[in-house]
Amino acid sequence: MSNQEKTVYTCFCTDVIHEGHLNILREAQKLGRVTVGVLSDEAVIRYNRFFTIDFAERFKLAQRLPGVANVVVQRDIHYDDVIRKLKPDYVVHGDNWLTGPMRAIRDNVEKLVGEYGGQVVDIPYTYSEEVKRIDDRKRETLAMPEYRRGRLRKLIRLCPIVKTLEVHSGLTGLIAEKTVVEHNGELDQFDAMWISSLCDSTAKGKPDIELVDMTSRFRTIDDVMEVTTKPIIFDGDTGGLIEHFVYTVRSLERMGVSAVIIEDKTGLKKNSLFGTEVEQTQDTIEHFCQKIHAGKKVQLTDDFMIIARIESLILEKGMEDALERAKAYVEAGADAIMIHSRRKEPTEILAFCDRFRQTDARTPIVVVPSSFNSVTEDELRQHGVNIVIYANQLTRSAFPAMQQTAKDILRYHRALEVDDRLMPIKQILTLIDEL
Ligand code: SPV
Ligand code: MG
Repeated sequence: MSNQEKTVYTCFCTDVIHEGHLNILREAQKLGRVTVGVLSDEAVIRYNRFFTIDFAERFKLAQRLPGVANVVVQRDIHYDDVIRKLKPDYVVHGDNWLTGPMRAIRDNVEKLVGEYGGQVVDIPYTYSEEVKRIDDRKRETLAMPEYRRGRLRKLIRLCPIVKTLEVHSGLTGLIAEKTVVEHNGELDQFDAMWISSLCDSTAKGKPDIELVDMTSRFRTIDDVMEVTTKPIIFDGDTGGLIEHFVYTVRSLERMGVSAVIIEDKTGLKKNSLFGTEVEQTQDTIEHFCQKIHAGKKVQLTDDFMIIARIESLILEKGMEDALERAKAYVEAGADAIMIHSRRKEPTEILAFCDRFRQTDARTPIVVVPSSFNSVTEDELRQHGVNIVIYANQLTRSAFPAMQQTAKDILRYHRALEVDDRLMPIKQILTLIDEL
């Protein structure tokens, strides 16, 4: 059998073709007739960076590659559908999938092709200055305001539920950006980042009462933006005076933030998790609608989102009040709503979502399951939730760990005893990208 009668499949998960890809193609062509798979947006965001060009362009890019016989779409990170259909003699990939979370993809491919006598071929990955430069350039491009800002809206369309992690520094930003896990053969990563007022304030040792001023909050955003590419949802507290909020919207939009969430409270804001234990005043529907409307009027792009946060359940004003407000805020122009609760059980939140969805199938719903943390992403999705925010868990895990380390150094008068639980310096250093 000549090589041309053998079939080869390779999946491209890129929007820039470099010498590494061309090398894989050359090696693939030596083995037989090459079909290139183009990974869909939905699939790539489970473990890789977003693309800078859309699917149709990537498909054309693959069709223009030299010596490619056929181009197909691959809709899942796992190759099951494509392999069952094409039954290629060889599946070719860079050997970078031998380690890390991508190993699960390779193991699955090996099992699939093994069923009919096919083979996996790992081509040595090309680590060159040029490949690194192209990768760096792509990261920088994705971090630019024009690319980053609109991505939240895209993710709402693409993801079953947009998973958002709290960040308050460059370092926590890197964790949200780079953490990818493999669990039961599935790969996953966070989609977006939340700049929490609680954690941004806590990191500065300040109470969460709109005390940390906007200039300082913007500084945090900038620190995060400098080292990440994922979209940002900003906790705008009450939004402040309408006359001030319009400036905040403009600044956030210009910076490339994707959304601001403002809550319908007024006066001295306290953190919602205090509930009715402290004095908190809810804004009137009319005034809060004016704020939303004013914000929507000044924004310059269609990308930016103003999300209205309803505090009725927190302040024990009841479900009907929450629903009435949700409807009014959407009519005033809110691009999404956030509903909050501090109950341990998710029943109240899920009941709200069901009722809201009876009359509004479209407006995205955001939830923050800090108290009702037993609820799963799947359950939330089934009740129509689009964005889930893990709003403070990074801060709450780091703080006790640091406190314990401080105590133990004091106790033992040296650092040896704490060393076992510390991340090696080398590992910290590899988290940080260098230009
Ligand atoms: C925050 O993270 O600052 C929030 C969410 O506003 S919550 O703390 O639950 O009110
Ligand atoms: Mg807050």
